[in-house]
Amino acid sequence: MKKISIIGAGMTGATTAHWLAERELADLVLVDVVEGMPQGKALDMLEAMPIIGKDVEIVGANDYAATKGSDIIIITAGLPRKPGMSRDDLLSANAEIVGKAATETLKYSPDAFYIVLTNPLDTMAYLTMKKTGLPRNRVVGQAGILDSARMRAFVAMETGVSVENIDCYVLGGHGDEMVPLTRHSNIAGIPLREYLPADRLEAIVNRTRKGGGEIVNLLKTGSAFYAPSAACAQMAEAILKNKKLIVPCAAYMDGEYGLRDMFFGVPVMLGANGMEKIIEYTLDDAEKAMLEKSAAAVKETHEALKKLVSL
Ligand code: TXD
Repeated sequence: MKKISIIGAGMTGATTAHWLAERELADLVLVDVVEGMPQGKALDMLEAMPIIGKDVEIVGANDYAATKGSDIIIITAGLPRKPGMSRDDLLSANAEIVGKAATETLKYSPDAFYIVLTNPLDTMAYLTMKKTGLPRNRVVGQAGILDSARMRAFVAMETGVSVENIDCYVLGGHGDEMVPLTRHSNIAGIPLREYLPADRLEAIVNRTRKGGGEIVNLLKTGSAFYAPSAACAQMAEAILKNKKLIVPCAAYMDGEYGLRDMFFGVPVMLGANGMEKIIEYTLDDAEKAMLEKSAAAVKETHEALKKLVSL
């Protein structure tokens, strides 16, 4: 059995374990700083396995030794932004947590692939790659699958068509400047721009950009976790099953889309070698301009990180 360790057993971490256990893809380890919580969640989930008929070992721990020999490490550990906390305060707190999670797990699993979820996402993925010194195929960030799934869900709600027929592609950084590519998105091959009136499409694009905030406002405490964790599980499955799945993920850019030395949301191919390829779409001028704006915002957070942490 393969092994996946999830660092941070909060809402997204534990729910990722849930989706993964359903897939019977790997044995699972949940690590968190809170004493008893990862052990309790792991045991509870383990006790569900006879009911759903899956033979998966699930272990909770407060130390990294339990992660030994993992094929994949998923990092969800972090703090949410609290009242009075600036973006830089959050950045420095999460940089410390994610940096430690990355370097400590690497000691026990030198061959692992990393999937990063903690916000600010693109910058935490960048930090993970720099801190571990891993090649770029072994570190990806999750954002684009979620943002694209939100857009797909909204299109399905609008049209009444099966979500399976709907392909949407949201690129760029995981923030307000994300880039929903309406020209490439389609329903069963029919371009979205032909299928939907312009004003409805625009409303869907706007709702997608604000999708994270919409959930936060409803939940009041905490942020989205079902869809983000489903995305992490899909990425892990694509790697372990060598699926060569093309999905939008945050990847380290080395000249693609004219960008360098930063993580950014682009279509990538996920397979046994992790992030095996970046797919470059041909973009028109308006799309290029949106991506550049989004890249500038991500770059700014990368620069803020470099001022706080030596990489
Ligand atoms: O699409 C995306 N990228 C995102 C990102 C979608 C959803 C959530 N996104 C971000 O993931 C969110 O902004 C946070 O930065 C992380 C985790 O979100 P989650 O909703 O899971 O937060 P929780 O429930 O607060 O869980 C975080 C856990 C919590 O149990 C802490 O005790 C733990 O992280 N934590 C640690 N675990 C291990 N090691 C250390 N040092 C540590 N510090 C805190």
